[in-house]
Amino acid sequence: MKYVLENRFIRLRVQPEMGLWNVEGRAQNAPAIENAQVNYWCRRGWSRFRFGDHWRESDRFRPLDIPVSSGAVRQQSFSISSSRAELGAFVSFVLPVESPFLLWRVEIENRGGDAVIIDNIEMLTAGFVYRDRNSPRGVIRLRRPGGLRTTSSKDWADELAFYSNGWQSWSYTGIYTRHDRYQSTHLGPLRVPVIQNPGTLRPHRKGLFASDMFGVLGDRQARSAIVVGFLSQRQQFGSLECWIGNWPPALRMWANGDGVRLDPGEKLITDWAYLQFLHLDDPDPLAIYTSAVAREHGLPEDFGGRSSPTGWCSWYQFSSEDYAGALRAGDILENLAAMVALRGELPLKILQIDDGYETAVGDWYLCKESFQNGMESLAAEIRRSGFIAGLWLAPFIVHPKSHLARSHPEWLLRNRYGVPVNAGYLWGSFTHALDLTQPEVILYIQEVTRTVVQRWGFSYLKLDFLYAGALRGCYHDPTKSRAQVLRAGLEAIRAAAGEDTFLLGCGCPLGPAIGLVDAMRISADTARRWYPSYKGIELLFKAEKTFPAARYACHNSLTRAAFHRRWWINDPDCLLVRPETDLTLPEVQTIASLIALTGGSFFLSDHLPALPPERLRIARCLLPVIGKTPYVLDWFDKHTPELLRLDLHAPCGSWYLAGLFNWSDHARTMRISMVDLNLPLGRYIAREFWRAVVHFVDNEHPISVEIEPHGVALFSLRVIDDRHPAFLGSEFHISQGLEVRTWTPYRDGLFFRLEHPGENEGQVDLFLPRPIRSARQEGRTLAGEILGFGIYRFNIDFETTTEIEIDYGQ
Ligand code: 9PG
Repeated sequence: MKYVLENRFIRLRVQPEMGLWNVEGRAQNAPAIENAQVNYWCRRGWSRFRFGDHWRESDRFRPLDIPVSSGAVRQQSFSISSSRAELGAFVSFVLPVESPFLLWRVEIENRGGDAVIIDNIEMLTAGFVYRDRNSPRGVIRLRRPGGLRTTSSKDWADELAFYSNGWQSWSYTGIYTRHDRYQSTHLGPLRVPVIQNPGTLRPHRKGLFASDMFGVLGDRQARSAIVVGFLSQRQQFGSLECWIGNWPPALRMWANGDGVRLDPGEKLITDWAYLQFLHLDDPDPLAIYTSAVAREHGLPEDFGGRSSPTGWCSWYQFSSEDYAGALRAGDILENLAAMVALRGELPLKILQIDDGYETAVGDWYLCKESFQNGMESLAAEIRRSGFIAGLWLAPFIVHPKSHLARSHPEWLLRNRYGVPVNAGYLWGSFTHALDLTQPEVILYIQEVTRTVVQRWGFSYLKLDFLYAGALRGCYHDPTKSRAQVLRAGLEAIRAAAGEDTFLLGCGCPLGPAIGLVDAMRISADTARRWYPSYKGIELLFKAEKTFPAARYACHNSLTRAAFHRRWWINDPDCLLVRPETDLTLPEVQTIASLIALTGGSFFLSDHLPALPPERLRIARCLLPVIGKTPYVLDWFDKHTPELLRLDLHAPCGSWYLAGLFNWSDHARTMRISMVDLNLPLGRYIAREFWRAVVHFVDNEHPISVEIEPHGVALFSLRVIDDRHPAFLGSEFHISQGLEVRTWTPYRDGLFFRLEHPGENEGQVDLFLPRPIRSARQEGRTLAGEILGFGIYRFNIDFETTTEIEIDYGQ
């Protein structure tokens, strides 16, 4: 039994001589993986090898104690080895004694005299049928019987679903069932390099899906699932493939070798692979995995308690493409003046200048005419006004017509024919990428970063199109994987920018940026429209879920909500509140609710001087930002989740904030019960924020609301205790309670203080245990209205803060 590792969560059994291993969850209903295998592919000269069938017990490392970041006090481990073709390989399995996950990694050592090319390291394959590269052409061999055992029977194949994470910020992330097809693009080379890891497959077949870094295969009937992935993407990009189109399901996961050269005497080590069983009804099912990843990168719990940034961004109002027109320095100054004027009521911190100031992407020192007074003086003006100056840069991508491309053609990443690689069709051209393994290129990028930060004075950088630092190509240094190249590029920027500069990653492959960026865009761009379109045409582009569109920016904000405050601060992209967009009011409320509930960055992108007060009010109720990570309760059951819950505390007690979203194009009556919300049964008062409606809910009376197309119902939910007063919510803050700064109930009354920046006028709803005798706001009598059963509504106006005293006698 020496090839068994087990703790109370997991049992692993390995048969080294066959190269097979089984892993099963020990909870009832937990799935299992049978006859899984580790393989790797490499080349030496003209010969190609696959290894994986013949492992043996390793003479080193048994039992071994590899320090991992799992936080475990003790762990068990062993490794198996193989030595063929002058290559030594080890697979080390680690099971922390008190953790519900298994870790393993592969080391490959070149013991020969010639270099070896590493194509692929398959960390896990179970049940996949594929053509063996060593077998005669066209022969399909079933590698082995076995595969994935879930608790479902064959008839329940319909209950299987796969959560797929996209490669970079803009890539689609979400759930698939066997009837779905993998979401990619129909635009081929115009678009594929932008959103797709070249080492991850792009399956077209129904039921076959790919994922990046990690994925979750689960059974909706049994409510159990397996998380498989990597703890980091420092060494290689990790890719997954999952088949649920038919019985039995199959799973494959590999570290992208990228054809790196392993020189004699050198060793390659993969990132830790990760496997965990989870219960789908756990309200925070990805917490264990996302926290383990955070620890692996030395990140503090809850992201060190850092708050989410707020600000204004120029892009969705002033862009050179189909918006109001190209950006001018005057636009920045006008909005800066508006930010100053609105500071009291709209306390934003950052003014971020987006794309449009530079003459071409790549030429960061050459500014358009209206910016020729200099970025330095603009940043100084922003700082003088008391704001943080933010700037957009796309440091790894190059426009072919840029001065940079012409003056340094040798810096461009090229393919094996010497042609600059395609970084996607953008700004009217096929774009190129810099080769970040050239020392001069890194020096140049660091110089740009230092100039922007130290000379110009920008301390918030939106680093965009970062995927261009991880494209396939012939790198100057062929021993580096694409993940290593990208991470080194980001490390160079971080070193040049300093720890105090806020870095936002955008268009960025997720894994290699963990621990290096402060915030990360986790969705495609938002837009002035709900659905994707291109130059006003929706027909061909509606299915392009990575095109700018409010609908899909919302989608990924939900499906990637669990990364927030674990890996970075999530950036859900900007909020547009102006009435001049094509968005309906319910759509604007949906986006605002989602930004508030998912807790990430909050940036407005409207021309501020022209905002009407009722629209400004929408933005104001999001400040100060809540900042917390929500529970996405139906994340595994809906393509786009519909139900979010956030648990909040303030002086007025504890309550829940629940968002119910209608993604359909029709109005719908939607119902949610306490069971759906994963809350204890009981009596609650629900207050709907956008419509200011109060409902009583209990086990027999779930919440039932009619929601407009693309609209939201946002509730506060509080347990009723007839003996005590309760704050139910106000129009001032979307949390419906964080605006309460003191709350002092006494024997025959209540005293409380509200706080919200600027001038406020609106309704406050309270539950009071007995009829009111008097209500006063700072000495003045306050008129209230009874909404029924102890629920009172007051109209209150105040500037920044006010005190209210209510007397309801014995
Ligand atoms: C500026 C913009 C904004 C925006 C970024 C990013 O693939 N594309 O065609 C594509 C173009 C632009 C884009 C994303 C994808 O937007 O996300 O916030 O900064 O660049 O150019």
